[in-house]
Amino acid sequence: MMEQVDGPRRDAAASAYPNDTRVKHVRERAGWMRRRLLKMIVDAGQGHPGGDLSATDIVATLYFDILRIDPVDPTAAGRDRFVMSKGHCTGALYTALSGAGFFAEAELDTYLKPQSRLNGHPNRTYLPGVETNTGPLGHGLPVATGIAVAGQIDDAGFRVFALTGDGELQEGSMWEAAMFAGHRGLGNLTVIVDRNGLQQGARTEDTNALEPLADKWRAFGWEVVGVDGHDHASLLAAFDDAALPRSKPRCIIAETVKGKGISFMEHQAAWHHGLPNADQFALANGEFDMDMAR
Ligand SMILES: Cc1ncc(C[n+]2csc(CCOP(=O)(O)OP(=O)(O)O)c2C)c(N)n1
Ligand SMILES: [Mg+2]
Repeated sequence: MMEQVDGPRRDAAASAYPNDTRVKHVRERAGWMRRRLLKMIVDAGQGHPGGDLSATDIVATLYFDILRIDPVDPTAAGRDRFVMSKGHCTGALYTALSGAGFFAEAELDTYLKPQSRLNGHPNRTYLPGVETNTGPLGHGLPVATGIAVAGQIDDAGFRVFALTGDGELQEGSMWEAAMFAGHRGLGNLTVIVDRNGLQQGARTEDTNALEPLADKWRAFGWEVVGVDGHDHASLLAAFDDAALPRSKPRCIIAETVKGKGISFMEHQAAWHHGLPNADQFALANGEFDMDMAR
C-alpha cells in the first residue's frame, strides 16, 4: 500500500524541530517520492528515472523542510523560489509538489498523457508551484539569477534555490549567470549541483570535463560547500547554513548517484531515459521496501 504523506510543516519553522525528527520526516518523503515517481514513469511509458532518483533526496529536503512555500498561496510575494534547472527531472519535481500539497496525488497518474498539466518538462502556466519553464538545459539558473536580483533590489527576504545537472554545466549560459551572480553578490541565491558524474550518454569527465568544479565556482565569486547528496542530515545542515543575510551566492556541490535506490540503475548512463519492464519494476519496489524497513 502506498504510504500516506502530508505536506511541508507550516505550523512552525521546520528548523525548530529536533534534527532527528527532521531527518526522519525528509527520509520518509524521499522514499515515497522514489516509489511514486517510478510508478509515474511506468504508467506513462517513459521518463528520466536516473536523474529523478539522483535528485530525489535534495528535492525532498527542500520541499519537505527548507522552502518557505504555501500551496494555498503559491504566488505569495515573500515565498522562497525553487527552480528545477535540470527540467527533464519532472518525476522528482511533480511528486514533491504533489506531496507538498500543490495538487492532488491522483493527478500524478496523468503524467505525459494528452491534456495533462504534467508535461515532460514543467510549465508554469499549467501547474501551481512551478516557478519557471525549464527543459532546455542552461535556462533555469539564468532565470533564478534574475529572480534573485529582483529580490536583492527589493530587499525582499526570500531565497532562491536552483538545482542544476552536472552535464547542464556544459551550457555557457550557466556561467554567464554564475558570473553575474558573483558580481552582484547574490547572497539570496543557492545553486545545488546534482553531481552524479553522468550526462545523457556518458561521464561528464569524458565528454567535457568539469573538474576542478569547486574552483570554477569560487573563481566566479561563490562560496562552495560539498555534501553527500543522499544524506538528509548533511543536506539539511548545508541548507540551514543558507540563512540570510549573506554577501555571496552559494554553490552546494551534492555528490550523488544517478539512479540512486535501484541497484540495476545506479551509475548507469543507460537509465538516463528509460522504462523498466514489469520484472524490473517489481524488483525496484522490493528494494524501496527494504530501504524503508531499515
Ligand atoms: C539545450 C539542451 N540540449 C540537450 C538536451 C537533451 N538532454 C536532456 S537531459 C540531458 C543530459 C543532462 O545531464 P545532466 O545535466 O547531468 O542531468 P542528470 O544527470 O541529472 O540527469 C540532455 C543532453 C536538452 N534538454 N537541452
Ligand atoms: Mg548528471
